[in-house]
Amino acid sequence: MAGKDRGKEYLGFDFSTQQIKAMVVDDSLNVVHETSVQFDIDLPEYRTQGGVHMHEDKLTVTSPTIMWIQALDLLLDKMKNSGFDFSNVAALSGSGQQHGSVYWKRGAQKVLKNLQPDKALHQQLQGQFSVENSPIWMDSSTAEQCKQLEKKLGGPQRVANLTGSRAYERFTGNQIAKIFQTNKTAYENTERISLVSSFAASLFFGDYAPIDHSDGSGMNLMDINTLDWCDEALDASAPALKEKLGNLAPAFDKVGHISAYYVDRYGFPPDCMVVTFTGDNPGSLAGMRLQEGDVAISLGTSDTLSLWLTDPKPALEGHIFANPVSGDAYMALLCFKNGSLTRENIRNTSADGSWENFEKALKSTPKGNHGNIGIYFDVQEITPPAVGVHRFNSTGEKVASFPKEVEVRALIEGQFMAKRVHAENLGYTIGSDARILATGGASANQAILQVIADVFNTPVYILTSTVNSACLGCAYRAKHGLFGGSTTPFQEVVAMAPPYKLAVKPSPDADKIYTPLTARYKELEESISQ
Ligand code: 5FX
Repeated sequence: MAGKDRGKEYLGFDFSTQQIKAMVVDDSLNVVHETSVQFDIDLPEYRTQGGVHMHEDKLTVTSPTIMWIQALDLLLDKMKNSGFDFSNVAALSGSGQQHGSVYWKRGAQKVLKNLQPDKALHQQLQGQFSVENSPIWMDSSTAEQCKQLEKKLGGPQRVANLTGSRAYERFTGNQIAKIFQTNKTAYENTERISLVSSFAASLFFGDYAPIDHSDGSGMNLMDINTLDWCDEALDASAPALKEKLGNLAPAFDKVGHISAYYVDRYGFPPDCMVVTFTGDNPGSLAGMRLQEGDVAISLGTSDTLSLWLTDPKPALEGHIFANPVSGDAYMALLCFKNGSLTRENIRNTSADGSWENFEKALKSTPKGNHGNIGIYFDVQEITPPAVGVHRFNSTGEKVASFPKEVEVRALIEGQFMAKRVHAENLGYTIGSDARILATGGASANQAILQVIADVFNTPVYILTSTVNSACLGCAYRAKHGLFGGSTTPFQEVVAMAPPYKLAVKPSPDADKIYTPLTARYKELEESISQ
């Protein structure tokens, strides 16, 4: 169907570490188009690995800012060449890898406001950045600045209470402090500092777009209680920072109409609305259509857990972010480093390398594993800070090994009791209408899902279309923002999206077994944490 006949469409972008991606949904929220550009493959001249440059100190990790812009040129050209008709796009939004920062040079705003449609973006914006290589979330070179922030603000818990997280090396405020301390000239020459998300929004808007509250929560600079900049944190990080950061905005606010550049060059309608961009984890929350009481568990190389919270309790672990689809709520993000690689190790040592045998082992052992509990941190864990393999029998004594089937169950029960403990530490309580939404590789394993349902005493659902939930979430958010993000509930806008599939229900005796066992797990985990 051509032009006007197709009805309204919504475009979502994801500027992630290794690629940028675009996804288009129609008015009924069916995905009608997807395109991506891989930095390593499609732009080999930048010589990135996995989209990044790891520096010699192995702590500093950056990506060339201009590469992201050239990738956008390529992506839009690819869409145009495939015959995609931009004239139906009523609104667009997007997400970016969290914490990464972009440093626009003095005078860049003028260039951004005067983009010429006969030239590619990267030709016009070359040389417009005071720091040419953007620090990204994989950077861990700011230990010193983190110490300084926690000292100036009165300790890690106070930083968490104010900004939602204790000081983290990848968080933007500490990255900015490092740039100010090590490269004052570049800092002085900076007109605006954007996050990757607000930088991408600025490219479409043709002027500086605001940082949104959700991605802004990943900076150690925003007060998560007032959703405004935290003056104490700004002053502790770098001088005159507020004017370089600009205003904050809810992620569901409109930024404004798309720049004329895209109308002339690609055929977007002049009234195509740019809706505020956000971070990739908040974007995923939207893509999964998380609601109050829900827990999203993504099972990958690392496992992550996202929660919808109304009464968050910032802690020394995990992160509290403003909620990207509701002004009255928060979300929490927890990262667990020992995820699928640890499951594969135990599959290899205790189930002959076969998932089928792994499932059999789980099914042949009782819920609660006769009181045996295992903690398997092959590599240094983030949540909690601990490492090593620890096995305890039913009386709490340390033991050197378990029989193979007990080992398999101890691993899976341990991994999910840990998730419940740390979710509850951040203020989550399991409600009677709670749901767990599982995604990622291991969500195809029914026996693992049964353990999750039992540990949380909550039904587990799986999503059918979660190839890139952040990108999809931003296409949804584009529609939500266009129809008055603050007045229309997000859930109303996404009600017509394809439904979840109920995978497993908790067993009737689950709560009786796992509530006390999880309390025991918590004590044991505390006993081995650093
Ligand atoms: C979250 O805090 C992270 O650092 C990562 O998940 C990045 O957002 C990945 F893009």
